[in-house]
Formats: sequence, structure tokens, C-alpha cells
Amino acid sequence: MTILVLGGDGFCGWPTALHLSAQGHSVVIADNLSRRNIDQELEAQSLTPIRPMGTRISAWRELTGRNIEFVRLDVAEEYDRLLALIERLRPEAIVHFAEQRAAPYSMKSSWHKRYTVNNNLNATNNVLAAIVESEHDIHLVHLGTMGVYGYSSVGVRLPEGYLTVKMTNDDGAEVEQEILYPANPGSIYHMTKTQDQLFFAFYNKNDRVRITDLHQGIVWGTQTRETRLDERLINRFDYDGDYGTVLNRFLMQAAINYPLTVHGTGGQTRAFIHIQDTVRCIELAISSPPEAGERVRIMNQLTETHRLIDLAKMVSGMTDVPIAHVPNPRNEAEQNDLAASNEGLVGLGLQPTTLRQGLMDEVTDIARVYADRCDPARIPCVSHWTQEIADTDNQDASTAG
Ligand code: NAD
Ligand code: USQ
Repeated sequence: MTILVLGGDGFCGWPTALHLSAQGHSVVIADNLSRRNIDQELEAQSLTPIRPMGTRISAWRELTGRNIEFVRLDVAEEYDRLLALIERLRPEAIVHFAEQRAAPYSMKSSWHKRYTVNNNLNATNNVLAAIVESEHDIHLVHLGTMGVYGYSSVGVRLPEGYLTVKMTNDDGAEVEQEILYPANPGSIYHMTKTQDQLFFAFYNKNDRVRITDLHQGIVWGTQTRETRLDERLINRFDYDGDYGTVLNRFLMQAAINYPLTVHGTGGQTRAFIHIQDTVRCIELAISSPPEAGERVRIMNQLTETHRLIDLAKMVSGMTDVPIAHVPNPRNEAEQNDLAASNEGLVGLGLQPTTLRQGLMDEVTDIARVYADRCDPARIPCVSHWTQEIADTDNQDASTAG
């Protein structure tokens, strides 16, 4: 199959591109390298030494004899080039990772809110419009988020995307309808993902575009079978306060003996998946496309759920690094329950990597090895959800100081 990977230089995109190439697919990456530019803006860098795209691709060719083409392209801004690329490649599948994905980054300022909305919504609309204009039957696989459902305790297992609701009509009769699960985003970034869902529903209904939307949990880990082959293929590892996600941050903090930064009580429950399972899920989604005319297929891409305090205790127990309850910069529930179905991907053959299997390897093989590249000044989360939260945080800091 020819597969176009949009955002294929990123944390999920790069190992996915390698994995699909290793499976024998013809893979083309399009990426505008905006994530690398954001590192410059934030004066942060991946804990792991990620190589320039040219080096990554030539190392892959040298090791495996397989070619990956790279096109530097802004999916949100360069519609004509995107369309021309799709018309040239005629891919069977497009995997869409090309969005600004950090919630804290999306909440830093009005500029960051506007950038995230403009980038993410235009990227998704452009891909869909280009698929329609190309007149090719292309399966779009999108990386969405578990965050579209929100994190309030509802007391039921979250379904995979859709909810059956019952309403009473004017004659008193009960009418049943299937709707998208009510969106409840917790950040501007998460909000863009809820809006992506409406684009998908519309293009699917109007143009019969075949779409799989994967509602992914927080990805942890760094390496996959393919990125491990050579250091030039190493995947990125974000640990800074904007892009670092919670479990990888805890692992890196443990490696440098930095008290684990639990926001508030740590009663927040979140969904998790290892990066090796991410690439496998995408492979499964590609190999099992929806039929023509089928509604958008939504699958929850997670393998387990955990309370943050339990994760912190687990990491602390393995490493003896203490836990620090820091003020929460986010506007989110202090605690929530979370149970979610993941039958779709498990049914297709996903065999989950559990957290306990790889946690300590991650500390020893990655976090400790590259600990000298860490700048501890980049660890605190300095993006506040509201001015009021920022003011309270600053007041607390000056009182403590
Ligand atoms: P990332 O920032 O590492 O990668 C995104 C890539 O897309 C980057 O290489 C960036 O340069 C590129 N990109 C962004 N905007 C672009 C544009 N307009 N044109 C071309 N390229 C563009 O993020 P990631 O962690 O790999 O996440 C990939 C996708 O998976 C995101 O859509 C994210 O919402 C989703 N996701 C990630 C996680 C996670 O924990 N990392 C969890 C759930 C869902
Ligand atoms: N948190 C801490 N300490 C930290 C960092 C975060 O307690 O040092 C807390 C946050 O307050 C939050 C939780 O950990 O309650 C998760 O934060 P996160 O940054 O790990 O994850 P999130 O902002 O939700 O975003 C990440 C990805 C995003 C993806 C999402 C999946 O960056 O692209 O969509 O995970 S999900 O969480 O399922 O919505």
C-alpha cells in the first residue's frame, strides 16, 4: 500500500512511518517541522538526540534497504501542494498526525490559542477537502484523543465515539438516535479535536470519505522495535512543562532525582498506551478500513487507565524519588473516575503492553542515558489555564520564597 503520513516527524508519526515501512508499505512523510521550531521557541529540546529528517531517512535506507520519501509541507497552509501530492501518490491511506498536540502550549496565550485552532482545524479540513477534490478513494486515519469525552466522572464505561440517546417526541413516543458522545474538552487543543469530529462526520456523510478516528490516550515510552535499531532513528522524548506528558515526565524526573510533579492531589484518572502499541494500532486500523458508505469508525486507543497519584507512587517506589504535590496550573477536576471501552482495537488483534512491563526499562535505557541533556529549568509547567490560576500560583510562590 502507499501510505502518506502527515506529521511523520513527530513523536507518534516517526515510529509509525518506520513501522509501516518495515511492513513493506510505500511510505511518504509530509511535515512542516513546526514541532522542531516550537522547541526553539520554548528553548527546550527532546531528551533524546533526534536527528534531522535527512539523517533519519538515510539511516533507515542504509539499515533496511527501504526508502521513505520526505516532503516538507504545511498541511494547514499549503493546500495546493497537499492536493498535488495526493494526486501524485494516489495513496490508499493517509495517517493524519499533523496537529499542534500539547494542551499547555495551546493555553499559553491568545497567540497560542489562535495558532492551535488555525493550525489544527485548517489541517484537518484541508486533508478532507483534498481527498474529495482528488477523487481518489482514500482511507483517512486520524489521531484523536480520549480528551474529547472530558474527565468528569460519569459512572459508565465510555463508549467508542457514539451514544444512543432516547427522546420523547410531541406525540409522547420515544425516539432513539445515535449521536457523537457529548464533547467536553479541557483545553483549546482538546477542543480542536472535538471539532475535528464534526469535520469527519460531515465529509463522511456528504462525500462518503472513509474515516477512522482513533481516540488515543496519553502515550508513554520512547522506542519501538524499529527506532531501537540505531541511535540515528531514535524517537523524541518530551519532558518540558508544555510538551512532556505526565508519565514520561515522571520517568525522566526519577532519573535525575527531581521530585515527581503531581498536579494537586493526583486524583485525576487518565488513559495510557505505550508507543509500541500506538504504531500497532495504526497498522491495525489501516488494514481494516471501513466499508464505502460506513459511518466514521471511532475506536478508543488506550490499554489501561490509572490515577496519577498511583503512577507517581509506582515510579517513586521503583526509584526512591519523592513525590511533590505542586499547584495545578490547569482548570480540571481534582479527581475523576475513568473507564473506557477499547474493544475495537483489541478485537482487531491489539495485545496491550502493560505499564509494569516497561516502566523501569524506560528509566534505565532512556531517561538515565540522556539525563545530561535535561535542563531542569524546563521542567515546571508554566502555562496556566486562567489568569486567576496564574495569580494564585505566583502568590503562593512568592509567599513560599
Ligand atoms: P508531535 O508534536 O510530536 O508531532 C506532530 C507532528 O506534526 C510534528 O512533527 C509537527 O511538525 C507536525 N505538524 C504540526 N502541524 C503541522 C502542519 N500544519 N503541517 C505539517 N506538519 C505539521 O505530536 P505527537 O505526540 O506525535 O502527536 C501526533 C498526533 O497524535 C496529534 O494529533 C495528537 O493530538 C495525537 N495524540 C498524541 C498523544 C500523545 O500522548 N503524544 C496522545 C493522544 C493523541
Ligand atoms: N500532570 C501532572 N504532572 C505533570 C504533568 C501533567 O500531574 O507534571 C497532569 C495534568 O494536570 C493532567 C494529566 O497529568 O491531569 C495529563 O496531562 P498530560 O500533559 O500528560 O496529558 P494531556 O494534556 O491530556 O495531553 C496528552 C497529549 C495530547 C493527547 C492527550 C490524551 O499531549 O496530545 O491528546 O494526552 S488524553 O489525556 O487522553 O486526552
